Amino acid sequence: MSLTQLSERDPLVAQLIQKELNRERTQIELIASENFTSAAVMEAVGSVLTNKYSEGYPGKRYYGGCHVVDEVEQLAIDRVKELFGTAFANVQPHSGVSANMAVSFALLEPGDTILGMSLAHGGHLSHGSPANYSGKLYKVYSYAVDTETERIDMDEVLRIAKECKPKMIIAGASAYPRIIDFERFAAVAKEVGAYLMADIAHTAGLVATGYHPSPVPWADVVTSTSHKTLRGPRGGFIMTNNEEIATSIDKAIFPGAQGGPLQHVIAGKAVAFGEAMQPSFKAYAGQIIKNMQAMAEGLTEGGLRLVTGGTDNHLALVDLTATGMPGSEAEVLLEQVGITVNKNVIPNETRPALETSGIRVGTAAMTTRGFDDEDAREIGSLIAQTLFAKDDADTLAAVRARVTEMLAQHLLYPELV
Ligand code: DSN
Repeated sequence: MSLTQLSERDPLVAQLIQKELNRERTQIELIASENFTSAAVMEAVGSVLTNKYSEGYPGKRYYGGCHVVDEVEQLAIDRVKELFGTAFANVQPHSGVSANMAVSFALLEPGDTILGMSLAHGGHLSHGSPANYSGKLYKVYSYAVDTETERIDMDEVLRIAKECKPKMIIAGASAYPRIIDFERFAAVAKEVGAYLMADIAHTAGLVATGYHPSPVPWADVVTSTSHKTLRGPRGGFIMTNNEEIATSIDKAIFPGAQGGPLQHVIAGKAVAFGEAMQPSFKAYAGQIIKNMQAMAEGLTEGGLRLVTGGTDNHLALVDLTATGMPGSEAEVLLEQVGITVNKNVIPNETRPALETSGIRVGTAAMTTRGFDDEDAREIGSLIAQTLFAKDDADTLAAVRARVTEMLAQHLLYPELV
């Protein structure tokens, strides 16, 4: 790939892209929802497919000249079906929220009741936040994590479900470090006569490789993004084993919620799904988990408490109470030493959402970069050192120097100029 043409046509945009590449190269990326996609995925996303309108689905389009993009989209569909072992898939959602919105449009009427995980306890905006379409169009009930264990209590989910009788239950999270029991969620949904939607946006790469149990045998419908642990381009997709639901979802995406699909992104998804079927991706997903376990040890040994006491997946929630620092301050301080994280609310939160008492860390992107578990443990320790030494300029400088040394051992996108 080359930015030569862009740098001649529009130096300002070219410089900004170069600046972002430089930022990504000079920070240890720990935002749990981010990853570094392959150069092959980026090549597909930057291709001529961006030129083509193709409203409709393969073989049933509203434009001429779609025979090539039909093959692209069908390839993406076939690959994702094989990857997750599902009967039907829609690869057109522009994002995870678009995917969730389409499922709601397909299965619910405005005013219906939904039950999802509270945003304050690790859920997602589109699972019923009052600020989101999901909280505005539907009557929302939420389940939280248990105050003591900080884990989802399935008996409590059942109790709330029996009380509110939702038409749809959403199982899935953006900031939950433990395994989600989709089989038990399906039993709850069955008991109260609700649909079960599983949102695996965060864990898709782990689900595809068997490092997190799959919801495909249990949920009526599964939504995901393609860019987190799955390491594809930014976008969403939807899967189901139910033909009737599949037909409703196709209509809900187009013409319901979207117009022309982004065929360049769909091609990138096809590449990523193909990559995720390779044995090397299974090894990568296993390393994500190993790295998170090691980082959790480094953080804990450094004096920081992890929500739930640890992690089963690609992320951990760090309780900053021992440091006396809000997440907002920790985020800035860590960025200064070359480590990128995001502030995050923790269960039983006492601070406002823009401040928070925690940070969220994840290992998907750093594992792509080639860091191993020994590195991950050290990074956990460097985070703790930083957070307990905010006024100690020597320590902060030493951490920044070590981060720079570690980054130099694992170059990001060496093929890009
Ligand atoms: N904003 C994403 C995350 O960070 O988890 C979810 O949409």
